Formats: sequence, structure tokens, C-alpha cells
Amino acid sequence: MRSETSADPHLKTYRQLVERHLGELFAEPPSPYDRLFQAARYSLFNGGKRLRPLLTLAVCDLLGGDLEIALNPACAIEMIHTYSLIHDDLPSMDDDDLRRGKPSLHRAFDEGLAILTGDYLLTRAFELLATTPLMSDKDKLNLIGLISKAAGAQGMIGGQVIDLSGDAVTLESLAAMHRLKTGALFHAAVLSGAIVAQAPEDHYKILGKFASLLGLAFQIQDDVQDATGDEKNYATLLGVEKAKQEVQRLAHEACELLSVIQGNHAPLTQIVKGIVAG
Ligand code: GRG
Repeated sequence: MRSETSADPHLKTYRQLVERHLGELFAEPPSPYDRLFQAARYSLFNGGKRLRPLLTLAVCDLLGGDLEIALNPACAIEMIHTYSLIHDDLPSMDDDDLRRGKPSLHRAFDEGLAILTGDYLLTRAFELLATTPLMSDKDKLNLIGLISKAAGAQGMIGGQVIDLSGDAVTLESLAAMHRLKTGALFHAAVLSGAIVAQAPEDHYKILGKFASLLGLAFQIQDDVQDATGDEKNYATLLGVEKAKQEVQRLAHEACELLSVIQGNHAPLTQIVKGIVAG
């Protein structure tokens, strides 16, 4: 994915903007809770692909929006994604010792601090949205509504609860679970770019469909890479070859949808290619 995202000069610029903005947001002055910022930085600057903020910036750019204004929602979504990974790695969840090849946060620090760092990133994300400069109160409220729904019971947390229940064992129930667990945040990332760019009403439906197809392609591709056969996922239910074909089909359909929107599709198309490439 990294080679795909650096292949497009726009994506390279978006990535630099995201890194700079996150760097500024988490360059905290010394405080009695220094360890919290150290822990937040450990997880935020740990080799993530920045897929979701890149999507927000690419959609905003496609629609002629201001990238500087899009940076707060883009980074807020990356902070929420990071919190979900920290909590997902905890002993009471997946109990993972490694994240992106390095010790997970609760291993590098301690479990209590990992819980608090996740909580901090989630709450700080909404503080950031509420205090975004140069944005109307209406747009801020729209973003807060969109992103909180995607992170909550009707999105990521709801999907995680279904996942933990172990009930998602058919293709249909897996799709429904992933639509909430991972798809909802992709959806919010795409539509946040549209909100910042003041997209015309008819674009929301197209971009929403684009995000749903992309979210599913991402999840199936993740399952293909993770197909050990010991748990029910797309690759084990469909077979690896069919799952790969499904990723291609979804990606193609997603890119086709963009053709009705005028502008430079190259950065978004490149993100889709990066997802397909895994
Ligand atoms: C709120 C505890 C809690 C969990 C929510 C989203 C989620 C449920 C947990 C995250 C863990 C997980 C394995 C999600 C599946 C999707 C996935 C592979 C996420 C990783 O996303 P990438 O590839 O990550 O964008 P990077 O490392 O690039 O940031």
C-alpha cells in the first residue's frame, strides 16, 4: 500500500499534510501527564498507512475543497482508528503482543495507560472537530454527527460486539458485521471530505456507495492475506481465488462510480489500487 500511495504525487502531498498536522497536534508541551502523550505518539506514529485521512483529503480535493480545513476531520478519524487498534489489542480483546510489527501499546507501556490513551484519542478527536477553524457550525455538527455514528453502536463498536459474539459465520452476516466494524469509518472518511468541500447533494449517494464498495474490498483483501483456515472469513468461505476476484470486482465497480463526478480521480483511484494490492 505504501508504494501505491507514494506513486501518485497528490497522495504524497496528502500524506505529508497528515503527518505534519498530526505532528503539530501531538507536539504537547511538558505536562504532569507526559506519559499519555508519549503513548499517543507511540501509536499514532507507528507506520500506519493513513488510508482513512488520505480518503478524506482525496475526496475533498476531487470536489475542489480546502485541504487545510479537511485536515482536522481527516486526522480526527485517524485518531479514532488508532484508538480502536489500541483497544482491540488489549488482553480482554484480541490480546495481541504486536501491532505493525512492534510491541502493542499495552506491551510497550502498560494496560491501564493503553486504555486511557485509547479514551484520550477518541475524546480528543471530537474536541478537534468541535474546534475546527474556518468551518461553519452547521458543518461541524454534520461532521460530529457523521463520525460519532460511524464510531459508535451503529458503526465500529456495534460491529466489534457482533464480531465478539461469534455469530457472523455466513457471507451475509460477515458482510453486515464488517460494514459496521470497518466500513463505517471508511464511509465517514469519504463523506467528511464531501462535507468540507460543500459537495452537491447528489454526490453524497455516489460517494457513500463508493465508500461501501471500498470498505468491503478492503475487508475481503485483509481476509485473503489472513486466510489461515482456522476461522470463518471471506477467504475461507469463498476460497482464496474467488475472494481475490471479488476484491477486483468491487474495486472496479467503485472506480466506475466516480466517473459521474468531474475532476481528477487519480488519487482516489490510486488508493483503491493500493487496497486491492494489499
Ligand atoms: C473499539 C475496541 C474497538 C474495536 C473496534 C475496528 C476495530 C473494532 C478493531 C480494529 C482491529 C481490526 C483487526 C480491524 C479490522 C480491520 C483492519 C485490518 C484494520 C487495520 O486497518 P489499516 O490496515 O491499519 O488501515 P493501519 O495499520 O494501516 O493503520
